[in-house]
Amino acid sequence: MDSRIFGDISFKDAGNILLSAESIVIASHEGPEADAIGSSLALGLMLESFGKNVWIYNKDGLESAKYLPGYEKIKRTLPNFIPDIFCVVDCATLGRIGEEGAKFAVRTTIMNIDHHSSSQPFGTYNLIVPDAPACGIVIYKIIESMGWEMNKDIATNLYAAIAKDTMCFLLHTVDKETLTIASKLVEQGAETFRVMKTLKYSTERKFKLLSTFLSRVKTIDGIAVSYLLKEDYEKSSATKDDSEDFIDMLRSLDGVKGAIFLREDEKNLYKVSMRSDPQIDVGSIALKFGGGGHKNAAGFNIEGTPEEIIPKVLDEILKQQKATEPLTKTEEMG
Ligand SMILES: [Mn+2]
Repeated sequence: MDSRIFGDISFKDAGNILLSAESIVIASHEGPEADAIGSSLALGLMLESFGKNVWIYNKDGLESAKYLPGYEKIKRTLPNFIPDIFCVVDCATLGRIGEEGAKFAVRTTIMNIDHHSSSQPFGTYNLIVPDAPACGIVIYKIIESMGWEMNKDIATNLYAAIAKDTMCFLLHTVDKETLTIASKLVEQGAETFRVMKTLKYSTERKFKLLSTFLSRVKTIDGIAVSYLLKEDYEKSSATKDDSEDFIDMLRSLDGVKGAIFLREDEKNLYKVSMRSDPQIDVGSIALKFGGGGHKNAAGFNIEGTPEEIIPKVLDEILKQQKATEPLTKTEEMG
């Protein structure tokens, strides 16, 4: 892993600044997954062990994360005190924590700890490591650089964070260091059973939603596409969380190089998620549409209907594919 650090503080600086605070709020993005929740809990539990007043905030919470140690500490409301530091994890922009949280955060010192390549240095202090495969890796390195003692609950949360963002250690972002850190976490007692319960979580309402999703799958020019309407969620009493990993199924289709999933959040307002093989940069496409993310996993919000949105996104992907084709071929030959 390239250890480029964008922003202005080192792992150790981050640890020391947090230690100098008495009260700390830790916040992560709305519609969280296990990297957001696991990173928040690991850092929160660590700071609590030093007697800090810690408030772990997530606007939405994550039902499947109830198996992670300390999950009951997550609060869906903001505190009634102004903390010394407002620490934001796993967010490319401050707005990702939700409007209310963002307004609250700017009233104090913000520390931004992130790993998105499109991350903005919105904090007073910024520790952005775009090559880290998960925010959990960045948290691990803060703990390691400070020589803080890990326990099994912290290790479990970090393992969940890293496993989630690497698709259970299968993505090309996984390198020797990722696996070394995972092995150290297991050594510290990480309970992989709890991680499995969180990452392989299903419900009957999710199965109902999935059947609708699968019935709409289409493959166009090597890109798998599907969508879900707001009414599909209502009919199956499902929530946004329930479809969170559906895009991975599109991506697993044999012969596809990329996947697009449209989720209708409000009438004609869609959250578009994209995944791709390494040769397609969906991150730059997301930026064009006002969103963000990583090179091979990104998203944005857009108004319209699936019939209007899908061709627009496909067009961008295919345009890019044309531009990179000769390079890819040379690489393959080499
Ligand atoms: Mn992440």
